[in-house]
Amino acid sequence: MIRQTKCALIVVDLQIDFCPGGTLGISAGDSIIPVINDLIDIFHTNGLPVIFSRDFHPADHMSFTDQGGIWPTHCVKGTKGSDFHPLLTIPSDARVISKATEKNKEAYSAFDGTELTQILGDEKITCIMICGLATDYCVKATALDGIDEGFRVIVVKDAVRGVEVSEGDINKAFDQMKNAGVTEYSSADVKRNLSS
Ligand code: VGL
Ligand code: ZN
Repeated sequence: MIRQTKCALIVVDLQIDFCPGGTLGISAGDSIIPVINDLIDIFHTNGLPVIFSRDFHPADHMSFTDQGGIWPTHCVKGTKGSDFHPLLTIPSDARVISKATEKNKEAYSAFDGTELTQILGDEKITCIMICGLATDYCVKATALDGIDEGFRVIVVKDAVRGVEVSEGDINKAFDQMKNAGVTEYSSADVKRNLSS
């Protein structure tokens, strides 16, 4: 029997507040957008699902400094900063997943408290390719949960950027993902894989 691999692309939190100029702007966070737009195009052309997660907080979310949390106010539902970056190409049939929508709960992973597992199951997805922001928070948490949920997980290393609150956090995140069984691909590897 030939086992079929079917991949979905998960674009994590490519929102205005996480890009330079945003309230939690990640250095060069917007520089990965052309790479991601290419990936979106390839998946779309191949009829494979593209899923966009977004950090979508209430104005008084517990992660914000004024609530005793560690982050500046960011990605508040209904504000411009929570919008996807305008240069990101979002297909009309794309799925959008909102996370960390509850005041008293942090949720870095796109699986946490969302319908993501169900969407992937409905589409018979066995493999997820992850790109977006931030390597050391939501990308990492999503990748690790993906492994726990039984998916083959690939992180696209030239299509992610990290916050790096402390020096070395990004490298640590890559190590942690690798140790958990996450595979690293370049966007060129993805293209080679999906066009063969
Ligand atoms: C994220 C910090 C706070 C992320 C979300 O999307 O990686 N990071 N909230
Ligand atoms: Zn957040």
